[in-house]
Amino acid sequence: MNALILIDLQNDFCPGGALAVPDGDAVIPLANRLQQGFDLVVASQDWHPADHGSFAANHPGREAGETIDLDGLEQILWPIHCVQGTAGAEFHPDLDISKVARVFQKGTDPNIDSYSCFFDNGHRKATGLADYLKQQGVTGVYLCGLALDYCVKFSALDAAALGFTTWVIEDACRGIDQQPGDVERALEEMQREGVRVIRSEDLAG
Ligand code: VGL
Ligand code: ZN
Repeated sequence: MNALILIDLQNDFCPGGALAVPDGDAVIPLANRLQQGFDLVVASQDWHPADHGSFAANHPGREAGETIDLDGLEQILWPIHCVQGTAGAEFHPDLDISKVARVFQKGTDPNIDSYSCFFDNGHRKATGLADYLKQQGVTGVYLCGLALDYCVKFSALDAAALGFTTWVIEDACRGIDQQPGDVERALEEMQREGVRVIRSEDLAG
């Protein structure tokens, strides 16, 4: 069975949000439509405590975009975003979550970030998503959402390494592209690692 994974379709990653991905909300109608073709839909949710170490504001003198060492890992500093319980952390109001069987939250440990919906950035702890998918008999996963060059990329790389046949639906994703070319490089890296990059029109039905 194949599952659809909706990655971080949250207010803070959409225009007007704290870490807005350009045109991020444009994928919501497509994410809603794609769900109709799947028997299992799950979602990830970036879900940080206010003292999270990825927030530039928690490192006096540092600014968003700079890189620091966070508990032994290289960490890009971000604006405060997706703080647990805030409106910015909620799913976009137009996202249909009626078919979402389970939500997997990530980034909850203040000392480590988690771009992937499967593991934290140090692969120290699992979110439980891989075990859940295997219990459900899932062998293939389709990914869409935000941001293509961070959470979608690292989720897809982990999915492929875990042995799932992995598709990324390119037009149902948007990237940050902080360094121009990041999105293009992310697509190439995913393909090198066996991820199949497709467009929504390639999906039957
Ligand atoms: C993300 C940066 C920081 C993402 C999450 O969802 O792509 N990016 N936290
Ligand atoms: Zn985050």
